Amino acid sequence: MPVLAFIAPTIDADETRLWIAALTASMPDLEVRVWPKDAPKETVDFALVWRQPPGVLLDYPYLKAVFSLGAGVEHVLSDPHLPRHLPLVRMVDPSLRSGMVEFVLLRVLHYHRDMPIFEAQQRQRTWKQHFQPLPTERRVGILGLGELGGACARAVAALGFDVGGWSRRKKEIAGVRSHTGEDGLFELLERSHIVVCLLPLTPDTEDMLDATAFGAMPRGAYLINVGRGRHVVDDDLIEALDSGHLAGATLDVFRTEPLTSAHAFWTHPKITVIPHNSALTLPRTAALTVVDNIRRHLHGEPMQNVVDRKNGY
Ligand code: NDP
Ligand code: OXD
Repeated sequence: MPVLAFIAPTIDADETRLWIAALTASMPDLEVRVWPKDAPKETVDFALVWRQPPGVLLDYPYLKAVFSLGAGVEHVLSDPHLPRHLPLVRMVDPSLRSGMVEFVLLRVLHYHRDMPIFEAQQRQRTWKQHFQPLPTERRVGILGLGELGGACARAVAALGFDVGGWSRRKKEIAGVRSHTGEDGLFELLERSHIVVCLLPLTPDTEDMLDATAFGAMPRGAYLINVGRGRHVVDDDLIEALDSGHLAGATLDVFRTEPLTSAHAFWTHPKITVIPHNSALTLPRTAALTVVDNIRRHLHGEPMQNVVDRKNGY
């Protein structure tokens, strides 16, 4: 009987119960134990983690693989004691994908249809109509064209927008211009009225949305950050908004989560704060992907979505 340790100290008891129910419904012979009451640790085969305490995985001598509860794995890789030999599997889940596509479409359309202008007009009881640009006249740039960024790029392009994307390797996605490298990044930023960040957090991408990046974006552009908070240099964003260079930002992810109550983002008139809720990993769908990989491992087949430690995602 395989044993899985659920190591997610920031996840509450109700959500933990949903995970246990979903995992055991998909694999009835799986025993799920919740850290820290998961002894004996010598009998644990797999760990499902979200922000595990650093070093904790050293306590499990016979672990075969670690699963991340999220698509982003910087919360696992930041553990200096993470055993090097263990495969790390990231979350690829259809509900995460559909949730992210919905959220990105929602905010792209919000900005495309000038909703911040109408909201400001309403506060002043102003009745003024504005022509809407055609989607073909609106350029959307998506940073990261992986599972989530790729799906969002396709969905935005399907509505007729002029879409470009940035990735490490060149992509062939119908209706989406592919940009790579630093030159490609700046070409994309310079042409994009709306920039969506769906990159993983790695040493190469940390702090990349800074004053230089914002300065390259056209005046009046918008930012939607659904990647990680540490992609954005907070003070530079505030400066770009206050100077009027950027028109607004939707932020779903932050350097510190929960966002501290004193943070300037909460009350900034051009910022929409979402509590890391653009797309959540739903236990009932995500458990199927974890179990599928456990089965693969038990049958000696290669697991899917294994992280390339060298690239950090
Ligand atoms: P993937 O690994 O599938 O895609 C990552 C993309 O980023 C790839 O296209 C990759 O390029 C590109 N990339 C990585 N590093 C670089 C770089 N240095 N330069 C250019 N491109 C780069 O990840 P997902 O799409 O599944 O998830 C992306 C991120 O979204 C997660 O890591 C997480 O941070 C965030 N996320 C946020 C959520 C939220 O609720 N806000 C929910 C889920 C995820 P290539 O294709 O060439 O490898
Ligand atoms: C994730 C996240 O990485 O929820 O999946 O942010």
